[in-house]
Amino acid sequence: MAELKVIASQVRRDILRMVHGVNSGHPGGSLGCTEFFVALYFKIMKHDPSFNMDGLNEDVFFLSNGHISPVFYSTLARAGYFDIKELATFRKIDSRLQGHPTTHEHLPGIRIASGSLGQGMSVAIGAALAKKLNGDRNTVFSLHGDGELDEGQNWEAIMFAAHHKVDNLISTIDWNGQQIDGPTDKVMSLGNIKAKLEVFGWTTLEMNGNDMDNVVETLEKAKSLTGQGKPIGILMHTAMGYGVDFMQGTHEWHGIAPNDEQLGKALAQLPETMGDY
Ligand SMILES: Cc1ncc(C[n+]2csc(CCOP(=O)(O)OP(=O)(O)O)c2C)c(N)n1
Ligand SMILES: [Mg+2]
Repeated sequence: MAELKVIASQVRRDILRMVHGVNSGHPGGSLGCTEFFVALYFKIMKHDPSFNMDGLNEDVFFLSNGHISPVFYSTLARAGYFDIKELATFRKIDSRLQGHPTTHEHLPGIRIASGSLGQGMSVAIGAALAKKLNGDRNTVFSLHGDGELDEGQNWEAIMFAAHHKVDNLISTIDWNGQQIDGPTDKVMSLGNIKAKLEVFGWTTLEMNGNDMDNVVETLEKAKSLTGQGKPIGILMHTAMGYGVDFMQGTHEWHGIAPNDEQLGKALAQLPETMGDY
């Protein structure tokens, strides 16, 4: 567990340095979801960094809220999918690390283009059904923003997954209460997402997404609940911008980069644990 926390500190440094390097990108949601990504790729998932697109006989992950690509790219690089030096190309012309993940750049670890919100749940369900057809008993994981749930396609997918008993799917919602324009309650109230998923026929769990022990424990619990006829949803409470005091808990850092001074202040709060890229 101590090791996972050490990795998370480095991933947060990568996120901040990447968005600062091009003065664009999305640090807020990335920082908030760091524990989740590190737990998934360094502890929970059975996966192979030599990467094949089909993901047969391994767990696979789909990022639906593609704007938080910095945390995804850093985690993939730190887990061995590609050289950490490539993180320096984030959002640059001809980089494989586009602002929103794309498949045509052939970056190892990326299986769908995302960023046009609302589509990842449908893809994850398709992949989970394909695993069943292939006799592959591994799990499909996905991550979605809470604001992203404003997109109606999610609710069609959620209903479909319950009806078709897609019980090899673990979908996590980043319940940070924030979206691009402000708090989710002000933009469009989501009500009780947990209760909504349950009446749609899902099994639900709740966790503190910024507590590594709780994240690991809950993801393990979720895995133990697969294969029981219901899709599993995890309501993950996070603080947008977690780990940097002046970025935490506000939508202001949804999609802007720190300046030089802010970067210095932020990095001072996050020890360099694995070596900066
Ligand atoms: C279909 C679609 N509509 C609108 C947007 C613009 N957009 C990008 S991020 C975002 C906010 C999403 O909120 P949430 O999923 O909660 O992400 P967070 O701000 O918490 O990172 C919006 C509306 C988009 N990318 N795709
Ligand atoms: Mg949000």
